[in-house]
Amino acid sequence: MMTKHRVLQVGPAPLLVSQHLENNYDVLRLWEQENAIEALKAHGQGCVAAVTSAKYGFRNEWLDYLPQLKVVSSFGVGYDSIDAVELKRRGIQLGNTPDVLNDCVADTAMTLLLGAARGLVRADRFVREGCWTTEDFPLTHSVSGKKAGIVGLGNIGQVIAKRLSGFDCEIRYHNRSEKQGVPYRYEPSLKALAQWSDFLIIICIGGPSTHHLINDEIMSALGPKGLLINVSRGTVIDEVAMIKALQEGRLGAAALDVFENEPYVPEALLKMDNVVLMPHVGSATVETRARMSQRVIDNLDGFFHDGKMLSRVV
Ligand code: 8YV
Repeated sequence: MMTKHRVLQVGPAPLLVSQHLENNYDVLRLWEQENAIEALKAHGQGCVAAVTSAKYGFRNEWLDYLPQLKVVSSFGVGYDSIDAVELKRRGIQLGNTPDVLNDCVADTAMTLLLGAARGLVRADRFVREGCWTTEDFPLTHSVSGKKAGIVGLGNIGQVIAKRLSGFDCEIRYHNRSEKQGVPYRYEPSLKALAQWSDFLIIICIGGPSTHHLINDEIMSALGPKGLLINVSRGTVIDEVAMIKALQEGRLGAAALDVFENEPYVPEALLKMDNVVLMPHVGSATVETRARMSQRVIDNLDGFFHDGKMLSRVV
């Protein structure tokens, strides 16, 4: 019998992934260890691969105890919690799960947009609390035909744009550079895009390059009637500035799936009626999570099969 390759599992994973690991690899479950560094000192030597996620990330300090590490397979498309540059420098491949979640995250963006614009959460509460029998629900705002600005017209951004086109929205986008071959107008100035937009949808990458990209100036430009939607990373928005802008009425509303310090959401946001909150569930459907799980497995197995991962970042 062939000896199983040792795999470092950083955090809990969906059943499909953890069962596959269990059945095919010699798994070191890092999150169950009392002391991660001591466990790595004792058992890290033989680890050729690691499995993690956007949520659990990967710490550079572990690398000193993983001299044989060749591959990291991560669950999720975003990898801002993993130092891809350092992995590359050490000749370690990194795999993620792009594309299989595009539709789902775009659906989440639309859920937040429609839900916030039409007051879904407030309306539901209104009916449940019996208010309908004594008063009329206040008017909300239309989505169809409005101006939508997309920050980050990547693969998910383009699916969101397709969805918005179905609502006859006018679409413009901001990226670091103009994208060739897309039918939407590029806006080189983020502030100008915010000024023009009724809704500003954030779906760019996280990490240092986009940290607090959405600052006080951008939110004021979006304005008192503007709706800010975030399905990327909490770090892209200056949360303190956003709370202030919402409180002062300089920003109309926000619909958020991600936060700066997850799973902790600032108390002030919990109290606001013009804010819709979701617990980072952009890709969290049974169908999408199954496809993401399969990609994590395929990336890992692909590496052991012929050295090639299906979706390789570095
Ligand atoms: C998941 C995500 O919540 O794909 C991403 O980048 O943020 C989400 O799909 C995440 O992967 C869970 O760790």
